[in-house]
Amino acid sequence: KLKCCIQLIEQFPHPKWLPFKNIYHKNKKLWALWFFKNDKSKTWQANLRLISKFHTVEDFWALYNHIQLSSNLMSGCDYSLFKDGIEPMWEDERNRRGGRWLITLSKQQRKTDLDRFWLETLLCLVGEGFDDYSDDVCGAVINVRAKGDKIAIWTTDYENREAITHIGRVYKERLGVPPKVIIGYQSHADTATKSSSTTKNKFVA
Ligand code: MGP
Repeated sequence: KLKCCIQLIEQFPHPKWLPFKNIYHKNKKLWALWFFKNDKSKTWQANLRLISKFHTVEDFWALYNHIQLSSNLMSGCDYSLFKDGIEPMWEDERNRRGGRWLITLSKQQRKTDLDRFWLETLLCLVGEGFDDYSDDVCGAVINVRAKGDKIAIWTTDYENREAITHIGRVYKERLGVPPKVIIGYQSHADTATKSSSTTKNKFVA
């Protein structure tokens, strides 16, 4: 409804209505898109680059249409979309106690699912698709890897059980992951200190 009102105001810009438009746009989140390129001569953090920031859906599409699809990236590259002010790394204050809902893809899924899963993930974030729990979301990451690609939504606190289970349930549904396929949520602390190739799940959906 609010969107319709704003469109009407934009069509008929009477000065009386302009403050409402400004409030609407100010309330929108600012998002930042990051790119990671694996250059082994540099540290992990030095390989991370900010591409650009946006806050309107129009600007999101302009950016999305301008950059390479994930399936065209070289192995070892990542995209990350995070709320402005949160860096896409475990060390950020808002990620330190957080974790991620992880989608692991088979090699074959790069062709069939990777790009559409990532676009749906971006739309979940930009469209604030997790209702009252959208505040818990920090961002999302896609890892393009020869051994199998990964997509994840990062949330701020692994103790916020209600938020995490809601986000996991909605996310799985939005991606169209069949109910029998289980997805897991892992804390960054566990991921960062893991000794084997798998990290234990704190939650599943
Ligand atoms: P990765 O890029 O998240 O996954 O982490 P990849 O390449 O599939 O490897 P795997 O270990 O999950 O199989 C690869 C490595 O990048 C990690 O082991 C860290 O050394 C480094 N790294 C990744 N992240 C997300 C961070 C981070 O947030 N902070 C720091 N300091 N290093 C990170």
